[in-house]
Amino acid sequence: MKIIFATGNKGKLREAAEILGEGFELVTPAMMGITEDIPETGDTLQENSIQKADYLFERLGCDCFADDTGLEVDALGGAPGVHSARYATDGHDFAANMDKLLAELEKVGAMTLEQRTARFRSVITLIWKGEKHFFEGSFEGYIAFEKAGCGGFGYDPVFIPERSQLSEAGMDTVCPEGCTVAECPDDLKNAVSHRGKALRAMAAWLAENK
Ligand code: ITT
Repeated sequence: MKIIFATGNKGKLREAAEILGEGFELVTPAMMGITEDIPETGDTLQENSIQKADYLFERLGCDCFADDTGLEVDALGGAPGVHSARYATDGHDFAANMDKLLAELEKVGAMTLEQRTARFRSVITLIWKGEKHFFEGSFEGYIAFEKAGCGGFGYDPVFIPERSQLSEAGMDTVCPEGCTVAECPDDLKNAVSHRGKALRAMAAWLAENK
């Protein structure tokens, strides 16, 4: 199935292609000649996810989906949340975002792992035959004390998965205790992540309804 994925984020595109597998051919806005940044000015993940999908549907008029993801850190009242991409700067500077996050957690005195609980949350908006459908996923964990690993993208070098999700997926031996997502193989993240859950829910819906 050929479908447009409203993203400019190469890490997301790679993960989505791996998660959805060979049955899907993902087309990006750039491949369709849309090279400007798609606006995301909403106050919630769902609003942004709708905004990105609508933007493409209005221009191309075909089935598409968008993913908006945020990292919610409990000790910071849910920040960076919907502002995850531009937490430290106006651009998508992953290293600066992580440095700011680590500094903010130090400022509030969150110096044990138990005080550093966090989760990624993804909201997918699928526009299918002109109708909107929503799929969500979350991934529980902790913010590490320093960056480690070079896999994944974004905040992965500071995100340590919570263990029970790994054991449920039979993945606990693949990720040694205390390792960040960026230190683990991609298939571990895809099996248990926010995006993995949301995209598999979308694929299951499409299998039933297309
Ligand atoms: P698009 O809107 O073009 O899809 P984006 O990078 O703007 O890409 P989001 O607004 O959804 O995507 O993401 C907000 C931030 O959270 C951004 O800095 C991402 O890199 C980061 N992020 C998203 N998913 C992530 C993941 O699975 N692991 C680590 N960081 C992630």
